[in-house]
Amino acid sequence: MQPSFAELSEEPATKFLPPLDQPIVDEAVLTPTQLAWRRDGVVILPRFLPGSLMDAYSERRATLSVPGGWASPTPYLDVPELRELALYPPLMAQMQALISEPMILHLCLTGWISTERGWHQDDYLNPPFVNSWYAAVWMALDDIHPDSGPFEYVPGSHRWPLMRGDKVRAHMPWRQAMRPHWPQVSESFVVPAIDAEIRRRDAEVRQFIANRGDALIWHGRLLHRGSKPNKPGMLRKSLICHYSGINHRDDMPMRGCDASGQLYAIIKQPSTLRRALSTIKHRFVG
Ligand SMILES: O=C(O)CCC(=O)C(=O)O
Ligand SMILES: [Fe+2]
Repeated sequence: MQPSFAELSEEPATKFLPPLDQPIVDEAVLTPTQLAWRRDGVVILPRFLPGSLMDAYSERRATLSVPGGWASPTPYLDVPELRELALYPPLMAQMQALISEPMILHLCLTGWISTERGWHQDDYLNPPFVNSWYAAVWMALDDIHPDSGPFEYVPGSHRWPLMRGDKVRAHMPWRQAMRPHWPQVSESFVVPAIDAEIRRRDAEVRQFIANRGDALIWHGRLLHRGSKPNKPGMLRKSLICHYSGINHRDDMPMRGCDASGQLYAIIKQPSTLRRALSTIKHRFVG
């Protein structure tokens, strides 16, 4: 018997959530962007990213011949052009205004094709104390073709219950639950559970058909996926970066700081984990 979305999730205690996720907020003092975040769990910033930063990164990224990008989840440690785009100060300021504390970069997905990662929330792939002090950004480095497998999301689903890693792993054989690729294995029952919940609520699914320079910031609890491309292998030039609130990542004590004071996590990938990640490419870490 497949678990339902309700069985994989819970309502997190509100006292642990960021201010904009509190049930009662004086909305009269919020900016339009903060209101959109509260309502949709998504903020779209049209033509927001500077061409010079995108070009410098794209040029460097194009030297890789693999469509999946760097195997490492932290290529920003070695690629300054990536770091500069991921830590673009106006983007960091936008996220700080949503999460209510400065953010730290800790994960990048550098593939130029869809991850084809099925429905999920990012929060449950992180330690339980992260609790929505989290945001990810989808940056379009080119106009995105609708056949390339665009990013899809369910607006407002950041107010649905939050899936929890331990609840998901409880439905898996112990040996699989202990391994770093448990999110990949759990897709076989997580995705149908979310699909059923979307149908049950008759919820809207939206696609992000971005233009070059557009950025979409999404909530750690938002349901989203990298859709299947209509034309397999079609290029989808994007950069996807994940961040957490700096006071909510005690598990990331080593931090670097760029010239404009923006923070990134220094995470040493153990060689066995690095090998495991390289076999599953970028698909299942975010
Ligand atoms: O391929 C995509 O657009 C989705 C990526 C994703 O789920 C993530 O970065 O968390
Ligand atoms: Fe994700």
